[in-house]
Amino acid sequence: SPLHEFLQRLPKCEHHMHLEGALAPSLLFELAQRNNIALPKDDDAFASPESLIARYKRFTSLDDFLHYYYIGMSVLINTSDFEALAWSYFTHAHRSGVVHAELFFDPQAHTTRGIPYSTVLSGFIAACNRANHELGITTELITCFLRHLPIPDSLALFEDPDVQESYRRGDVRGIGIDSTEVGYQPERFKELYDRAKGMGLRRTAHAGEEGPVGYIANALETLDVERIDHGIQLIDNPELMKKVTAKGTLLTICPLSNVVLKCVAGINDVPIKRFLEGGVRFSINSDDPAYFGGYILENYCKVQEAFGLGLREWEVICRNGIEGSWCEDSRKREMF
Ligand code: ES4
Ligand code: ZN
Repeated sequence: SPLHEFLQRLPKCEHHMHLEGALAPSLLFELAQRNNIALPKDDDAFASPESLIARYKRFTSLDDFLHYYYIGMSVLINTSDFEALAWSYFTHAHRSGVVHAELFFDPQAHTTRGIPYSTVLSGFIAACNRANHELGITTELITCFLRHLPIPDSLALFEDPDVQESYRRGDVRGIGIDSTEVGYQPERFKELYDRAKGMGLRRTAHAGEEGPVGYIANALETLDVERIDHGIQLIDNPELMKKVTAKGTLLTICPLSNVVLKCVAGINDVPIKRFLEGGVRFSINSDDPAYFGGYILENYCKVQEAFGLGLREWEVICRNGIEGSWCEDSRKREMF
């Protein structure tokens, strides 16, 4: 594409990227061998990295993907594994033209396997520091809580002294919720979000990905979130869309993810044009790049192919991305 170079050079902020979702099949198999982790023998997809990649092209839903996502991350054991994973993301992000990255991780997906929070966090922090020094990428970390687990588990993890210390030190900037959506309403996490707000933490929530637009309204009202992750179902409620526009809430959209997980019929059904026309703020993100066939630049390129946006529209998207970031204002000014 002739605009490929232009899109690569845009100062991109990534707001919706699950570090565990950057685990490429090659690294997955390497770590499984090194850490002596048995992969499922009753699923041919795990025969080789190639067969796993082939299986990733046939996801049928969010839950079908999550099944592979949780098995995949079971190979992550040591601090060095988490560091290698995050570093692999940063090398790709740098090539994509990312200047600032706010990254999700799922502590409960590791602590429930007996991996301490401190092991996970120290590996990620080491990679973030290296990305800052060697690539000039600034970073923030966001702990996501798993919707399919009981609420008391989320509250217990949030109050864990190591987790609390990471918030107080500023190693982790905010919280989110992710994993299975339908049947797990955002309002169930009100207590968690109230506590987070009380501590001055930033707040976002996955909503309106597979689930109905009501979940978006629910997250905005009961959780007082500053961003909505995905939020594509917002087009089903023009009233709420006006509210979101007036508030300036940023949606973190993941076009490739929506296509691969069948949340939309095709890239043309991601409501990019309607959000631009309606004045809804959004950023474009990669979600789980190792699973969905592309990093952030591939998402920008797919959007350009489908919608043929102009210079001014890309400028609006990148400006909103910078403004909607959770970094210092001084850093924002550098990025403009
Ligand atoms: C996720 Cl695409 C998506 N949706 C919800 N939860 C997730 N966790 C990782 N990727
Ligand atoms: Zn996500």
